[in-house]
Amino acid sequence: MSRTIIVSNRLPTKVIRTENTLTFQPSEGGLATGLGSIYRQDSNVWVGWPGLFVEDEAEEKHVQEELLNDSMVPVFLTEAEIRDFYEGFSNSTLWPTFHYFTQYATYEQEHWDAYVAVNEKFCRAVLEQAGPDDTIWVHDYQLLLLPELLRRARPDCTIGFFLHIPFPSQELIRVLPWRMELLQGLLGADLIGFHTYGYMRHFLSAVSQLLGLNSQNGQLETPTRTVLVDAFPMGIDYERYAKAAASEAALTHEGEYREALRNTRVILSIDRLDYTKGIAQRLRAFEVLLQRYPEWRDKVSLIMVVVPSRDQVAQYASLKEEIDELVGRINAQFSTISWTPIHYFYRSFPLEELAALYRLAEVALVTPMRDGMNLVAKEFVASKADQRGVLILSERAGAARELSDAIIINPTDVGQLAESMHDALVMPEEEQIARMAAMQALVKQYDVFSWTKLFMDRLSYAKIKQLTLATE
Ligand code: GDG
Repeated sequence: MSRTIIVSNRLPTKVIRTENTLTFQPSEGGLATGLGSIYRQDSNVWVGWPGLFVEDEAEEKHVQEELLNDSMVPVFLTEAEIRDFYEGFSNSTLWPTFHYFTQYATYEQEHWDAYVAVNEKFCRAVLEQAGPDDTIWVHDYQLLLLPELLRRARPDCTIGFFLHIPFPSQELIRVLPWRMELLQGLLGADLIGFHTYGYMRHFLSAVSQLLGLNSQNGQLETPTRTVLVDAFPMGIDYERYAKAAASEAALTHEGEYREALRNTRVILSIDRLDYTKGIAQRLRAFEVLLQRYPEWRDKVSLIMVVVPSRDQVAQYASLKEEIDELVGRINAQFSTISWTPIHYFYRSFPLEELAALYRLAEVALVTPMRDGMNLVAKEFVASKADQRGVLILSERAGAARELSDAIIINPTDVGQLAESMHDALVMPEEEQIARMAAMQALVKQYDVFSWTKLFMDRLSYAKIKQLTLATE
């Protein structure tokens, strides 16, 4: 029987060392949930880094055995690999370039060499698992070279690739010294998926401009094979968020927060610390709101959760300083003894508390400069059982293509963003309900399970297509 192998940089379980013991902490992320039913089925596996530097062979063996019990195969990376491949090429070259922040991108030969070497390491790990006819689904920008590496070793495998971040205009791809290798790397796949048609078009145009390969109806002809390209907007586990928001624990937390806030109205912002998320612009817009509409002072607070992330990369450390400074300045200017304009948390919250915040918020501010999809927008929608609440959403988040009933804004336009907060705070209840109901229907129908199924079905179709072409 043929197997399905999922490959991503990180495994859906994180191994953590505390003193002398190792703990295995399952991830609650969207991808782990969506693919859970696949990699745990039959003899399928998930291949990836377990998030730990192993100390010796005995420990390596122990981690391997434990993970294999839950259908996972670890790829062990060294500290130098994490520095050059992950923090280096992945997060300091590809991440800024693909999010249109080329001013932050570095182009280091050493980082590229590590990127190639780690993609080859992943390839060897997958080949140990993959038979000639298996299906392999590779995820995200850390592994752009893997489809072609696998293709060379296993010409008959079915290989899918999904990109979780935007694919930018070909003008940005052109900037990369290794643009040809990166595009060729992807073309080893039978199916390449993106969150939106816009990203898909950018990819096809890059391949046409740089490699001279043409496509028709999402079908790309390479000298050796046909590659299918399509949009698969990722969803969330709707019921999980709806249930968490309706849970006793979430209700209790919400009650506590309301009491502490003395019924101040709440605007919510939740992100990983990242310059792509537009956090500083959002703060400036909140300041403009308080200046232009003094009537909201004392009545509205911004709850801002920033989850620590990538603090080894220089830009993230300076962004953290900028946010700290802005929050301090705005609070110092507007606070009263009984009211704090911004409640700022630099840490992550457990799901029930996150659900309580989603319940509490009348407005959610999801205003990234660029974002592949943005799942927070969808989670907010799923948490609103009474359908009251307004989503303010950046036109540059993939989610804006689906959630057209949000208030859609340009995140660089601080004035417009401030106005949209005011509009959201005065929006009549019937309008809130109508918009929220439409968004809920969509987020509920296109959840993470339907996303997985659509991709896997299309991958099976790609396989049949290759077989037909081969026999023609
Ligand atoms: C990449 C792409 C794309 C956040 N704070 C807490 C918490 N979270 C959870 C959210 C959400 C997740 O983290 C963040 O997902 P996003 O989609 O918003 O963003 P990225 O991490 O940048 O993800 C993105 C995604 O991949 C999927 O393809 O949508 O565009 O950049 O699920 O809920 N969770 C908990 N506490 C927190 O404090 N428990």
